[in-house]
Amino acid sequence: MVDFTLTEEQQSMRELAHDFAEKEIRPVAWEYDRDATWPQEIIEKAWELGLMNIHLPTEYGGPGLSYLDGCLIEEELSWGCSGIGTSLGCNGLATAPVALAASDELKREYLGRLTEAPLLASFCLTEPDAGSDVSGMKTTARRVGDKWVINGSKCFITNGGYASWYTVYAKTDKEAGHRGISCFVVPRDAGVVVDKHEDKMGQRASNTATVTFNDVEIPANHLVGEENHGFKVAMMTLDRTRPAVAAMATGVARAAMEFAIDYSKQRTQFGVPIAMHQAIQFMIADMATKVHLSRLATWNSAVLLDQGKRNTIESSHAKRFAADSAMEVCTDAVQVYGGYGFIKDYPVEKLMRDAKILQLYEGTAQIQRLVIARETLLPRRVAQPTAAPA
Ligand code: COS
Repeated sequence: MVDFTLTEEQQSMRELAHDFAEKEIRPVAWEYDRDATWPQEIIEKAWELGLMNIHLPTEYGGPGLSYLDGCLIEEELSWGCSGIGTSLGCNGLATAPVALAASDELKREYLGRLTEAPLLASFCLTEPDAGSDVSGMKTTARRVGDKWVINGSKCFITNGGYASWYTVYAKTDKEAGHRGISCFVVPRDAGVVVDKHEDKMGQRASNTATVTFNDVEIPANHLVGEENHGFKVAMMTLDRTRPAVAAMATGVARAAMEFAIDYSKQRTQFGVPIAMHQAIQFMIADMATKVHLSRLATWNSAVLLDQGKRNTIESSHAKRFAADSAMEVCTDAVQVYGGYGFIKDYPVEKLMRDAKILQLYEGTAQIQRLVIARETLLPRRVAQPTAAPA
């Protein structure tokens, strides 16, 4: 049975997230964007309310909420501000590989930490020469006795400057392409160096850093899953986190649409509010359709995960469509505002800058199309990775 009715719990969770976005995020969002302020206070409050680490399993102290629940929360938080929403949601990306494939011991230690205090973790996959082409990474991990020694540098790392631990992908067999990548948990105090904080076009309240590993030693048991199986862990992680990005994109698009609607009812040209002109009505209609379909595709991709099914293509459909739609809706919202839309005193200019990254991070719009094309032309079955022995 297909049924999109939310349960009472889901409705109140959505209201809680909306309330938080309205009272705690919206009032500071434009100021934080201007000054690129790190939202530490908001992170602490969101953590207290249970709006972070939402998928952490109950056996490790988390609330164990479903992927659909997560999407409801992400949409509301990003309706408030997607930069702050990214800071709040990033633990989900860092912890997914650990929850998927790490030993019980590692889960207990590192997932547990995030439930005890408002700490952050980061996902380190991208490198200067390895963005879309994950297999091109140069970071290495060498086994020396009972340790792994990590060398290399990762860029565009969300929350990188504030994370207490990192999920790091590195080559453990340089000759084996994607089959020579492994995943590790690296605590910051093992000697991780944070090199650079990026000055970004949008989502300026989120932190994006370069992190470097110079002979960083970690215990042998910090390997996540099996040696040389890291690529699949990364891909399975992205299947699980792209619905959340799609939900964020839906939130940004919805915010832009609401601003455009309000403005179109106030602004008068040719003797009537511009909402009376069909030129504007059609733009608003397209916005409404895009928000609606983004949400449906997002929920569909999340529900499949909640049912324990593979969602690779649905996840890419949702992420691709919602991110492209957010960019289009925000651009049209600026158009509805006319020249005022281009001015920083009005709200939609920020949303248009924020929306751009949604088409880039967690797989560009082109990578999503690549995944969709491959899955459409040649659907494949993929085995689940097994956890490393404790
Ligand atoms: N789940 C599980 N396994 C998967 C998978 C998925 N969703 N997608 C691919 N795999 C497996 C394949 O089955 C294949 O397995 P074998 O080694 O057994 O053959 C292996 O992974 C390699 O797959 P593929 O040949 O498709 O790999 P490519 O190198 O061509 O890369 C893309 C595929 C481009 C899709 C991948 O590199 C990618 O997603 N890049 C974007 C990365 C990204 O999103 N970066 C953003 C930074 S994270 S914030």
